[in-house]
Amino acid sequence: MKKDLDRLLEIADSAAGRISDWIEANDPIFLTSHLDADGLTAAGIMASALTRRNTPFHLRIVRQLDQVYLNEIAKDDSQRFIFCDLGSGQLPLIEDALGSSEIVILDHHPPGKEDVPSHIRQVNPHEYGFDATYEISGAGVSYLVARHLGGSNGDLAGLAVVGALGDIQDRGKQHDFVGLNKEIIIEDAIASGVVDRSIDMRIFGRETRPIHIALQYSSDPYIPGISNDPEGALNFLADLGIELREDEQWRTIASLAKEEKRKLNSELVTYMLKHNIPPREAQSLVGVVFTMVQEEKGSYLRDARMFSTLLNSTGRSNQGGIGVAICMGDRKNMLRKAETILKEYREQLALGLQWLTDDPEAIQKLQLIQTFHAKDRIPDTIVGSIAGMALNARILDWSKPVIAFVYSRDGRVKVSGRTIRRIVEAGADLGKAMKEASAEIGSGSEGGGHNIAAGATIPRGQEDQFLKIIQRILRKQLGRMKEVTSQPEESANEETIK
Ligand SMILES: [Mn+2]
Repeated sequence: MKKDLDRLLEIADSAAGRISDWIEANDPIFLTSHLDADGLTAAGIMASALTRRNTPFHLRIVRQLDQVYLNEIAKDDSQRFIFCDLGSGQLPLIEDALGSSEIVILDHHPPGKEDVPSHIRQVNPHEYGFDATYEISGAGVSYLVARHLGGSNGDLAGLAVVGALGDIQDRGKQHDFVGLNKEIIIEDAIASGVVDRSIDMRIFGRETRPIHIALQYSSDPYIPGISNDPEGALNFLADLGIELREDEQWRTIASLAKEEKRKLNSELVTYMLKHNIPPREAQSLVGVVFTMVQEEKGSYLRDARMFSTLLNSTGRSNQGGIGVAICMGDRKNMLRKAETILKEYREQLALGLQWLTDDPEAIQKLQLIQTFHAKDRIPDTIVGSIAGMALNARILDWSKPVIAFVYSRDGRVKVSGRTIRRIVEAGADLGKAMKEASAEIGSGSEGGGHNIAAGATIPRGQEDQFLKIIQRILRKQLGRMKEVTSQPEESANEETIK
């Protein structure tokens, strides 16, 4: 399908028109969004736009849209619903549960084939030829609508940048954006004076943390012997002869002299190559960074990627309301609470990684995939993050998608699938695989998501069957793939640190 930006913007405009009608009629509005960073920023964008129009609303943050939840909100006073960063994949469920209520869906997940009845207005870039898996996020779609809801909502594009990074849409050269994120979202965010784009070392806390701490926290890229290793990080820096303090103050990566920064970067790349990190990963140390220029230096919110990590931790800890409050401008209590949540969340991730490191037998290698079952060992909301980090950290084998299981709080099994871009480029689509496999398992199962990261929920006891089906689907998807090997990437014409 040819990309049709005019039609996408037209439908976004008409969705804004419908919401404006609700606002003017004083209809109570019920907003539902997803618990990850993209969903929370999407909620923050809509909630800010409604608040700026003095419109009260209900807000719920959910892990997934299911029958139980929809039946529950069907009983609410408000019969005007907005769904952000979810809904397109659950259209039949929504129609069933909410009858003829007026509904706006702002989503970027691949929609089903169903016809959309007129009481539902769906804004989904997939319908107009865009691949919204990487071109624009749920927050971005919400922004396209929000900017028509009031005169001065351009600043909300900053949140859409954070949301897109949360969904790992920085898939252009040097981790830049592509498509609508590049053409509209980042443009508006820069024009509104909320975001700055530059080339720098992509290390969290480069402006805020002592250098050795920043290195030690680096998980993308993962630096063996330095990430998660305080002593390793200190030794590496000592060998380089970089002074860690100046006048009793810890220095940061940002405060390094140009020559020092260049040296740190090139020595890190050399070190990573020596430790068998593929060139593409090692070179990804330098890339596009997005700075939230209105946030205080030293704040978690200053680096847009860090901002999204902070939000994600609130959602994954079932406290997404705190994340939305931060998106809406709270820089006091809620921010402090979120910082505590992030710390605990990090500890849980580290524990999960430690388990996989200490107990390699927990990881079962099958022909096309690898799998582990965390049972009750880790919270069901973070199993996907652990699987993704374990891939980055090479605790898991890069050449095979990982399918991870954990017992979910509702008595079923939560499944998370993660892979790397190279496998997707070879034809794998975990979102489709999860959806098809869940359908085949049948009642009590649902699944879907993106090609590179997807999830499902299935009944207990069906794990082995699920793995079998997933492998069969992947075999078909990867049919033309011979072998996935690591190959050096071209690196010509890349921008360098200024
Ligand atoms: Mn999303």
